[in-house]
Amino acid sequence: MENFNVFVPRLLDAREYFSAGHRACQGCGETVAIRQILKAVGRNMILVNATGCSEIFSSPFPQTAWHIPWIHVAFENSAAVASGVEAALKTLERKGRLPKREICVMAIAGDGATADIGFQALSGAMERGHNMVYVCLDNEAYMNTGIQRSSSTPFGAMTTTSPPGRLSKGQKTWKKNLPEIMAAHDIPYVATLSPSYPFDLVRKVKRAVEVEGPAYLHVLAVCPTGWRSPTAETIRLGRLAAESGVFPLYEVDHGRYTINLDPGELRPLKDYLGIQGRFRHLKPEDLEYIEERVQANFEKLRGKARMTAREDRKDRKKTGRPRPRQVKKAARSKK
Ligand SMILES: Cc1ncc(C[n+]2csc(CCOP(=O)(O)OP(=O)(O)O)c2C)c(N)n1
Repeated sequence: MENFNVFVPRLLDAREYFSAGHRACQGCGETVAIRQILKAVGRNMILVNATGCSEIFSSPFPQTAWHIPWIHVAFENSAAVASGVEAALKTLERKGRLPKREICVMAIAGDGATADIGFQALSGAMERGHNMVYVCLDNEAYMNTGIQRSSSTPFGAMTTTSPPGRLSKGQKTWKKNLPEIMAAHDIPYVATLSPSYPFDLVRKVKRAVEVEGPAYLHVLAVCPTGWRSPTAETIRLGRLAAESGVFPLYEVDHGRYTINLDPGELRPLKDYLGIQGRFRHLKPEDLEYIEERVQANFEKLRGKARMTAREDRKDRKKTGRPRPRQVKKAARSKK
């Protein structure tokens, strides 16, 4: 993982589906994630993109950075539009008006669009069981409109609408736990991803495309502009987030939890928060409070992963093999 020369030419599609020359900020984590996600899926996809940074920096009329079919939709309805596209494809195939083949329908939206304003549409699409992948690019605030807080902004962070001062420590509320909310929808696949771990990211995207039914991917997208972090530290910050337990890398595959990176002892929080200007105002006791909660949350996750391992052991004892994780064979066209 330390050696990027190893992974790029050998293990990833050399073709680019997201071209250079877009207008993202220097050090933007979202663009790295998008590039890796598209390489993992390939050409056979239709992408529905909510309003937000990713749409704005990639499509200034009449130019576009996307080399795949791409639809820009409103801030709030990417999940609803993607579910409509999926239903339309299914119907056209059934009527014989489209040849049967695997097409991945994917929605991409920021954390404001996902956790706040598009939340109802997302919940509905997941509950209805559409065969689609929803990706949240979480840069932890409404960034393109000027760094306003979202419900995914972490506790204590400075944004323009959660300014620290004499009476405030910045963001007052704890980050909404979207992956767990999606797991509670009992959908086939939920995972957290980071472009700082490209192998892990690509594997999870492929798994999300492969499973039958809805999949939800939550990507941590480091944002130097909003986080007030050095642009050259984006990849390292993603790793520090995972190693400190702030953004645990895990997956829930048909209800079974696996932690993909458990460093044992979590890295001190100040390693991660210390290089971000948005946390500069926090006092040592604030860091202590955050660290305690981060550790408690990580422990909860470990408990779920242990429970899965116990169930697997029981299944192995009973049947000689672990419970199979269902994989779709012929995607939509089977129905
Ligand atoms: C209904 C509606 N409200 C507000 C806006 C203005 N607006 C466009 S993008 C955006 C913020 C997007 O934030 P997020 O989803 O987190 O994506 P980011 O820009 O951070 O990538 C806002 C408030 C809008 N386009 N539509």
